[in-house]
Amino acid sequence: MSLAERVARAVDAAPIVDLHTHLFAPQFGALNLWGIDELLTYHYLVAETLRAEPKVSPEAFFARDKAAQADLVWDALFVRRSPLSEATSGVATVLHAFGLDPAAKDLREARAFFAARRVEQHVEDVLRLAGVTALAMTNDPTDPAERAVWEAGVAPDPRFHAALRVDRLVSSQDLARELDRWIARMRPRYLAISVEEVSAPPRAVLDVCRAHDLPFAMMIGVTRAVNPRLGVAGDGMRAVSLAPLERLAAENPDVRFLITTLARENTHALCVVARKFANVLPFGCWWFMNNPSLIEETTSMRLEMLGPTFVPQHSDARVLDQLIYKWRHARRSIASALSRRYAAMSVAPTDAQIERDARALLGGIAGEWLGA
Ligand code: HDL
Ligand code: ZN
Repeated sequence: MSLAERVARAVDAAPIVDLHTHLFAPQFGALNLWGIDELLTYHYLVAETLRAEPKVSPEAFFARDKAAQADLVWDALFVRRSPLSEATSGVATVLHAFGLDPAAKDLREARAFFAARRVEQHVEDVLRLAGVTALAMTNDPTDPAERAVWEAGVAPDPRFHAALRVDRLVSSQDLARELDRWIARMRPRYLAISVEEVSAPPRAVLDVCRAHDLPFAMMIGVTRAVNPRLGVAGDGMRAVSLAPLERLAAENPDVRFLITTLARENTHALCVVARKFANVLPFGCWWFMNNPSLIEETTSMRLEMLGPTFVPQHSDARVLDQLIYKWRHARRSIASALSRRYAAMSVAPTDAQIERDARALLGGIAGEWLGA
């Protein structure tokens, strides 16, 4: 067996701990999105459809119901064009994994398949097919629908860990009280915020991270609503200075920071910051970085500068079935980057060493930080 094949086998077998998703445990009911119409109306595909079909205005697209939107996406991106983008190829990977035809002319077969699925069994099948053993949700108590489920006393599937998202919460009148309340209710494994420029979070946020020994995740470089007409698909990206992150890590050596950056131009800078500060953990190739070419480039750069001491990927999945493609595709890119580094070693690694490293990168390190 070649080195590349040995590495691919170990990476494919390594259990995944997914540090960032927008998924919800099945106990959250309708918030748990799955099935072909949800897959096709994923905001990545909405943006790609509106680009491919400029005669369809965003307003006209969003005026359609979800099934009609999905039909349009399927026709525009899968029937009349080849599914060459990462998001379209991902849907094809999911359909193929369930034995469905990715080249179908319409959605009848796929809709019939998903309509016949029982959600509890579907969750088990997706986690098994993706090789995911634990994941973090994104939990925003200012979202009325989600808040209602928490206040009704939901007990999530233990594989679905809470992560307290504070983007909107930080503007609360009594932030410290709100943080204590939702940490007590959700038992989150970390707190998270997305920002364009890096700035220190409110003191109360770092105080609760220390008090509860919770990591603080900063997702850096997003510019919200650059095209508001696209709704959730309308956000953009900026390359920003990471100098404030150095100060934050230096001034808070007892706080662990999970960091991911949206701009390709920030990838190298984050590797340098992580070399300077052991309390900074790069995690994943976020959003516009979540493409095979960039995952391979980023993972190579991180291995060269950090060794196997970071988390190469998170899925950022919004629809349960996406775990299958986001992780199958990421495993390929990670295995490719890892093989290249092993090939550069003066002494070839043993299978046990390759398995050890793959398990650490795909789930071990993330599991330690998630407490999973
Ligand atoms: O802020 C975030 O967590 C982002 O991941 C946004 O949710 C974004 O819309 C997204 O889904 N990216 O993949
Ligand atoms: Zn996200």
